[in-house]
Amino acid sequence: MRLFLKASTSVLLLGAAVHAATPTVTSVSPKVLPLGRATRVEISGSDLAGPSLWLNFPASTRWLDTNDAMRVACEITPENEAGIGAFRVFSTNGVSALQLLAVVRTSGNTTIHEGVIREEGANFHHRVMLKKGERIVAEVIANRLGSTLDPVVRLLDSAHKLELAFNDDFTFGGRDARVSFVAPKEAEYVIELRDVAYTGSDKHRYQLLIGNAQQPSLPWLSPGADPNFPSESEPNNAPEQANTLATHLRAEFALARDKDLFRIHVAEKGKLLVKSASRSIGSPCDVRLRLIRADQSVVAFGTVPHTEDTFLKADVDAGEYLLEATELTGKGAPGLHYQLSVQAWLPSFTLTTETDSISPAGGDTITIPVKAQRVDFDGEITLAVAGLPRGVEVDGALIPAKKSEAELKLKFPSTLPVGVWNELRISGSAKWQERQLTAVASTRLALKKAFPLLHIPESPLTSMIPCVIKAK
Ligand SMILES: [Ca+2]
Ligand SMILES: [Ca+2]
Repeated sequence: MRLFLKASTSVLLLGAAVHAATPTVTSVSPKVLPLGRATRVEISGSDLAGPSLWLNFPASTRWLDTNDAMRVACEITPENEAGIGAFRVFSTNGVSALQLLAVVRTSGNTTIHEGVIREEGANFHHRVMLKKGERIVAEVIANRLGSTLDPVVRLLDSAHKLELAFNDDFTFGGRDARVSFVAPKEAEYVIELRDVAYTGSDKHRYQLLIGNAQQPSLPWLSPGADPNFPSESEPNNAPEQANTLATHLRAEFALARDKDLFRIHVAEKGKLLVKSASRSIGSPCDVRLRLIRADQSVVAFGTVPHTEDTFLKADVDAGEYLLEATELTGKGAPGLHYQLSVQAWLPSFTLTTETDSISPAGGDTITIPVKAQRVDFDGEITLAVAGLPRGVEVDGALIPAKKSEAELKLKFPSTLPVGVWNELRISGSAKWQERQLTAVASTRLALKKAFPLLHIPESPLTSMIPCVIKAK
């Protein structure tokens, strides 16, 4: 989903007459937007005047203030889904770094408290009156928006003496904390938020939601998981209940210590590859894989080589096998999904780039380094760039055999329209025997640098490289 909002003020060209620096965003407030409600969002930084907005989630938007290079404001009304979304500001100055927002479902009495734990040892307090039997839920959204804060939430009696509830992390919250508490008697209670290690800084930002209903988990909007995968069928914990795994499947650790068994038929002797995806599709679990024979003897264990996902490679004879999938720590919860795929082992490669946006001026040549990670494959890899404006010349689009790097050079003509959103994707293709091997370059490394404490799943967002031509 791509949405654009362009400011209609005439400041656009005034901004462009000075030396154009790329729009820089240093703060966004608020970072939590209730679904279906219009929220005024202030964006501070530099070179922001005359902005357009790109969002990766459906929302209606309206610019409010657009003339001040240090601070612009718009109204955003998220429309469909709750989750973690992203936006960028762009203009005739180019495109900003990626910014994150949370879209939440709120009930009538939800309050949102935004702030920063600046000082070491500092905390945030909020007092609430509760009736006997009344539930209160306090949830922090910090880590999930890239904050440095590793929050803990406590619920205390009004004298700050008795700790009645405590949470550091919860399953779908990353490092974020959530407390759900039912008052044993009518009284005043205190909700306390601090950093787990009592640290503080300007980057320890938090958004604390207080209400009487629990937020659903906040998935990364624009997810990478494929909803069209066939689903496992429980129970499948015993060998005679095993599901058939032909090519791919979607499964879930809905209960603690779930064991999922899958039957794999191998037609001929060869090398087998089983892959699971969990963290890379935004699901906070780790999959342990074992390939076993009918007599329960183990053929191979899965390993976690370069990514958070699990690979299992095995030399197999023709016959029937069982694949056993369990969660590494035995945890289970509805929504802890993973995907499995099985195929004959093939050489492969993946591509990464640390460039996640470019803002060239007409006539510029931009260099984008691309790295290949090879698995049993030495051949040359040809790179291609999709989504380029017309007339851009591409050079250096080859990773030679046995090499792992290329420097893509993009030469931009001077005639291109400025301030227009273009979306680039870099892919690579190679020949192995009669097969075509392909991969799309991931920008996760670049996003990881911007948000070092955040787990970022693979999604359309992690292969997109926005390109906005800036005025000279
Ligand atoms: Ca299961
Ligand atoms: Ca099961």
